[in-house]
Amino acid sequence: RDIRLVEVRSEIAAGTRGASLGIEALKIASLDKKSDFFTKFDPINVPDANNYLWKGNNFPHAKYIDGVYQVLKNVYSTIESLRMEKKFPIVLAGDHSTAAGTIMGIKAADPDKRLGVIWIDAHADLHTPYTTPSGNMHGMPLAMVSGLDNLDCQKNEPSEETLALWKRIKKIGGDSPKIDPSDIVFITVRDTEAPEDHLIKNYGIKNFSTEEVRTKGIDQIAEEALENLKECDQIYISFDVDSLDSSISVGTGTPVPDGLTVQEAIELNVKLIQDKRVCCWEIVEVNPTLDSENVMAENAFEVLEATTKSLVDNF
Ligand code: DIR
Ligand code: MN
Ligand code: MN
Ligand code: MN
Repeated sequence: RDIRLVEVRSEIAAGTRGASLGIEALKIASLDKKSDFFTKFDPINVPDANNYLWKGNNFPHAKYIDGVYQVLKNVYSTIESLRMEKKFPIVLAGDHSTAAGTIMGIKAADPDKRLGVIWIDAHADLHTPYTTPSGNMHGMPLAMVSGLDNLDCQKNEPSEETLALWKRIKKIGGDSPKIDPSDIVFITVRDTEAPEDHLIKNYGIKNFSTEEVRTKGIDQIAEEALENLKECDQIYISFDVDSLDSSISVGTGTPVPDGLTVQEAIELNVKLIQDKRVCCWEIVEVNPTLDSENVMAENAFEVLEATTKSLVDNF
């Protein structure tokens, strides 16, 4: 595979400041570990919209959606071009909203291919401006690409302007939804709200709990996850570092107990990326400002390095 490293210093869709520094923290971790990983790739830098933090937020139910729109368009066009050239993007990003742009880009490059998503995260990221408890758009990427509003579970009254932008953001890369919600597989999702639970139930979205990962073992879970997407032609894997247990993921905005160990996350990603249909892998939400010893980035870097090596060694 022809790997291209893509860097997106996204920040504004997270509720806690600092995720835009996650990429730098991964690089420091690689130096501390004396790894040559970052000498092997010439990264593509996707422009962020972090200046919107100073402009102020006018959209309580979709914070900085005007800036998030810019970032997702930038990610989308970068990923679309790379996929047109059959490159394999490894995306390093800050806040997780970028995953929507990544999916929009993959889909635009191959509109006739059915795209499945493996989402390794403590969160389902299925909120919409109508349902979000926080307004933070890193909780919304999977609803954006599935074209969902989830009005059945409406909790908020977003402004007209918010809704116009929400419509626009869902249309990046084309009017139709980019994925079918039933082509999502969750792994370790364990901190959801009722509107997300409703969608998970309604669309029969599979979630492999941490406990299930332990009882069945990594190989079995990887096989079942891929089997769940057997009708998909392409697969995108999104790794949110808060899938790791909160004891080792202090350096992320929303740590949650009962997550994976670093070793489990490595084995899982190493295994999953060996499926020929996987066409892109993304790691997000390292926030070194929350972490005095850069432990989160060091753990995340181990996952990044091992997963990339598995891709290089197996193709
Ligand atoms: C919560 C947290 N579901 C929200 N989401 C996070 O605010 O929407 N996603 N942290 O990664
Ligand atoms: Mn996430
Ligand atoms: Mn998360
Ligand atoms: Mn959530």
